[in-house]
Amino acid sequence: MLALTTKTRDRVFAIAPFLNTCIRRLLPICRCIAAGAVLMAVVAGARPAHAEDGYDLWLRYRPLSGESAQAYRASTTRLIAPATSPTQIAARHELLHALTGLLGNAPPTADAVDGDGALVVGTAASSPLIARLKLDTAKIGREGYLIRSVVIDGHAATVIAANDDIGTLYGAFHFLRLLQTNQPLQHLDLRESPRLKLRLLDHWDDLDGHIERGYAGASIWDWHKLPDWLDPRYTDYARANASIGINGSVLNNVRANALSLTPLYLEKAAALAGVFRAYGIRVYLSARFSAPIEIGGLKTADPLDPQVRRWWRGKADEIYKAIPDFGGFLVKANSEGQPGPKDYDRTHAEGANMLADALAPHGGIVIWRAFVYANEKPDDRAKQAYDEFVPLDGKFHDNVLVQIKNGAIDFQPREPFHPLFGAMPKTPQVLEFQITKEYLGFATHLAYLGPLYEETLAADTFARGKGSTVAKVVDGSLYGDKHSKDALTKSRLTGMAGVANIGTDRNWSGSQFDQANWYVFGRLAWNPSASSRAIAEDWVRMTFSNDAAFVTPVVDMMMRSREAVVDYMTPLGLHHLMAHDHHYGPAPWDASGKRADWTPVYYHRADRNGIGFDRSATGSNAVAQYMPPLAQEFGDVKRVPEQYLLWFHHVSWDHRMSSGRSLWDEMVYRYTRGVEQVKQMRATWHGLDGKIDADRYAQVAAFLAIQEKEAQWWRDASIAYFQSINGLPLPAGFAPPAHPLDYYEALSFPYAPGHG
Ligand code: GCW
Repeated sequence: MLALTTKTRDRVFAIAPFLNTCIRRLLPICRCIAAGAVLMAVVAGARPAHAEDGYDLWLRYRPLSGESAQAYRASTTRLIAPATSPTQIAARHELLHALTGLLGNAPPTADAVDGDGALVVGTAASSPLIARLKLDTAKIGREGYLIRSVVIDGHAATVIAANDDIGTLYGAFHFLRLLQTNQPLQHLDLRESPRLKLRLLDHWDDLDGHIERGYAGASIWDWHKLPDWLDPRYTDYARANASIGINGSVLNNVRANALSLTPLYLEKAAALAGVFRAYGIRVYLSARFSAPIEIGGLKTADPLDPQVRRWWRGKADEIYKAIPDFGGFLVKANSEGQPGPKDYDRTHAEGANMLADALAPHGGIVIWRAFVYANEKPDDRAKQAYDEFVPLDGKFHDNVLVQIKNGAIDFQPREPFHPLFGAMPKTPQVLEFQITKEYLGFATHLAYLGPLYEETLAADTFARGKGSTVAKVVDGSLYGDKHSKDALTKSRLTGMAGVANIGTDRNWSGSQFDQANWYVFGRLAWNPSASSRAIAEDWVRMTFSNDAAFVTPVVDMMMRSREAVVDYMTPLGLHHLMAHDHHYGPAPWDASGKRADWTPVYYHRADRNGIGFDRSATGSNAVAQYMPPLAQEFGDVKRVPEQYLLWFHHVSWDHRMSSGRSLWDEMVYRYTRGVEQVKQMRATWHGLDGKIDADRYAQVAAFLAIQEKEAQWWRDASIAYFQSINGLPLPAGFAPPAHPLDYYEALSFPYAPGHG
């Protein structure tokens, strides 16, 4: 009861008769309004019970409209699904929850088929009905599933069958996707299994809640309240990941804090593992190489020192006692100031193997990052990882994978694929993408990363002749199974990792559209050959609407969005021109970093005569790290794809482009085109007003306005700077920058989010 002060109470009593009369008079009107509201809710059907704020991601399960709902109800008249293991319970719960939302009612659960339309879920071991069907599940392996229309005892039914419980959960999510994206449920014959074994999210989350390169609020891991308080958000995180097949989560930043490995934090990590387990997600930790010193009291972290080795073995035993299905360690060593084996004159392989040996008895793995920016200044930063890691091929133990960023510099809007892919045939290689948009406009720029991921995966390394795509390197099919056995299964380890864009924002990712980047990452990790357009379409349908008048323009807009960012930030192979440290906004003039090779001027090398980084044979010769056909193509200024021109070559400002324009004119043209694209995105979005809920519509509209402003800023600042170097006029018809160069140079953003 609300506590009232005496004074207030007296006042309320004094006006009570008046209130009474008002209420009596208003009552019929209220009833009328209430009845109207109920009627409207029924008529609207699709009205959400609560405002759409993006929390539900692509698992919104809002009511489907008349006709298709009717058909779906006929195919889900009852649910026959076991519920004895936590994963079975999760699958059954998801189906009931989703079908209730989508179709208005949960189907009854049953044990036997006694009419048409049963949905039968399970494995041969968990479901006698599935066992009776004798489905050919051998080929789908672990985690795979079948979704098939069948006849059971004369009745039409749909089965979701797998070899293990997690396969049934993945199958359940796929089945729901069919409804969510308005697909028919007749004559189903779907067979799915993941091409990659490890499908991981890397969280760069610190123990204090800050996220390095995070633009969606603070870390969702509430370390302080763990293990006692299990935020329901952890379960929703696990559901969302399971729905796209993600099966591992590295909880802490690769710039690791050794405290993550202390009993206090292991207990907390174990609690998270306890939530994730039912959803097939294993917990991994980033390990700080110097932990034996920092928390172990040793004098050294030398990987060949017996005491150090013993310490890690003991640590591994301790971890597995707390988390029996612990995945393993992710390690950033000897890069950007992090400790590592090279501090003791040992190789990356010696460091990785020492940890791998400690984990091996428990079936754990080590994922060793190849992003090595050592303290010595290299002649070309792009060459460093290849130079250090290729000689180590064959030297890593079987439970080590090397994790390689998609490109050799650092998650730029566009990079050629990393030359390490395909260059270490004896070593399983994990492909690392960034989902969080450190270099693509943080949370406010709409940039769908599906095409970027697809571009890398489809790139041909020529490692074993034509057709040796990065996808085939990463899924191991290029090498067969002969090089390595792994600790988790009996064949080669394979994997893909994405640096997460998840935080405490209600919409998880900082913007509605950034959810699509989490989504497409998961779907491509499951199937690296999938089409990013088809995935975008699924996402739009599930996240917003099945209305074709909405879906088509939005998917088109998403598919063009990343290229727009390339245009207004770094066209034609330019890279790393973002402001120092926080990477927010342009700073091509910046030469102030601690090290030359961390500054924009190092990367663009513009002078009066020309621009670009010469990585051909006349320059750093980084092209030689690619297989011969590519080395020749990239190394030849006449043959290099124009999108990589300034990545590989230093050319004159009047270099003739395929468009017939000079390089300088082409740059101005592309910067301007990027801004125009954003204007078009805004116009497209504006035309969709009213087709989705007002809240999400408004946030996207506001963010697009920010994007346009910042795209213009990028264009103008870049043009102003490069013009100050080359002294050339702008081509006819192109507007000059809004401000003089010194205006842009003076802008400062000390509190831009996501600092390293
Ligand atoms: O892109 C750079 C980031 C750093 C990050 C590093 C890495 C975790 O700017 O913030 O550090 O890459 O991948 O290790």
